Amino acid sequence: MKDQEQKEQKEQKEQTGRQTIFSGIQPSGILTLGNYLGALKNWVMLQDSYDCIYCVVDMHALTVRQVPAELRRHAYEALAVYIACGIDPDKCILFVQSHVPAHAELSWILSCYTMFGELSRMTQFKDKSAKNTDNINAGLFTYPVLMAADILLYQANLVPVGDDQRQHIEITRDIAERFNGIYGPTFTVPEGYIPTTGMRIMSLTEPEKKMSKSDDNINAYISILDSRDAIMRKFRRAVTDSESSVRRGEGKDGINNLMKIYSCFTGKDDSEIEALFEGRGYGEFKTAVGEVVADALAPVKTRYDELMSDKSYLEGIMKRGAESAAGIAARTLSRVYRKIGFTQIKN
Ligand code: ATP
Ligand code: LTN
Repeated sequence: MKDQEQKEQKEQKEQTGRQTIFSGIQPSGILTLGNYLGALKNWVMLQDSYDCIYCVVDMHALTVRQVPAELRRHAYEALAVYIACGIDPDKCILFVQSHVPAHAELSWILSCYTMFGELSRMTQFKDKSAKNTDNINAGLFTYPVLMAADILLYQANLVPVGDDQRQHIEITRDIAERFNGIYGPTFTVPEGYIPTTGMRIMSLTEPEKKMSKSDDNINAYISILDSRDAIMRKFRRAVTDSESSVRRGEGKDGINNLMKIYSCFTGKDDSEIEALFEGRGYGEFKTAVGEVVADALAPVKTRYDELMSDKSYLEGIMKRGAESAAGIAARTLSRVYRKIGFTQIKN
């Protein structure tokens, strides 16, 4: 970017006083209650105070084998879910990662500034390689580098993610600081924005594991698009323990998780929930959790159905978003290329 242009952009930012937010979700399935409480709910809240860029990270999803037609469908679905949950495409940049080639380009550069040892310590890599023993590909290993490229391309100040992504934000900061240390200020060093409640929603069938959209067991997660019946059924079947009074406690992962979900939707804290369900048993509590979740998700599903019936509207948003994102990304990339010593040809 030309110095003048850069100066103008900086001045404009100072005038609006707005910082940049970047985040993304993989289209590796239909988005879950975990994605909603851990990420999307915050994205919506932040859109009025920040310049927000929200991405459907399809290149990340490729680290686990995907069925091509499903991957394509899930990308549309994810975009529709973002909007149905309240993300306003006129306030935020919404786009699909593979539409902006700068992500792959910066990712390669950054991989040369990321250490093998650092990547080996990532718990997500260890978890996912244990789960996909027949496909421990290099992309699964270098996944955090692509994520760092996503964030650093847009000079993001804040990255709203769930608790499971803490380590990936840390490595992004390390990569940015390392690069800045060698070449001078180039990247904004981002911070994670991790919610206190709903940080980690757990599986309904194995409550010691996080709820994940790529779980093989559909009863383990609530999809944002599940019907009321499915939501009620899954909560009624949720694994708990052999006690019967609704109380938070050590070794009561199932009940702790249901209490957290109930709290996220009602604003009630643990002691209020315990008082409310005093002497009423797990069955009644599970029904109550199912009801608050189903009530909250019903309007999202209605809006989602409308959006999915108008593919050209979604495609228009993808196109507009990709153009805006590509403009910002190209400026960072060209600066990086210049700093590291690549030759550049003028048009
Ligand atoms: P996959 O199952 O394919 O690994 P995922 O469901 O874990 O995917 P991601 O696309 O990896 O979802 O995550 C998108 C965002 O949702 C991230 O910010 C992540 O922290 C958040 N998130 C995902 N699952 C949960 C959860 N169970 N609780 C809280 N936040 C979550
Ligand atoms: N790794 C993230 C998804 C992701 C992301 C990002 C989140 C990819 N690139 C950039 C925030 C910023 C995950 O939730 N699994």
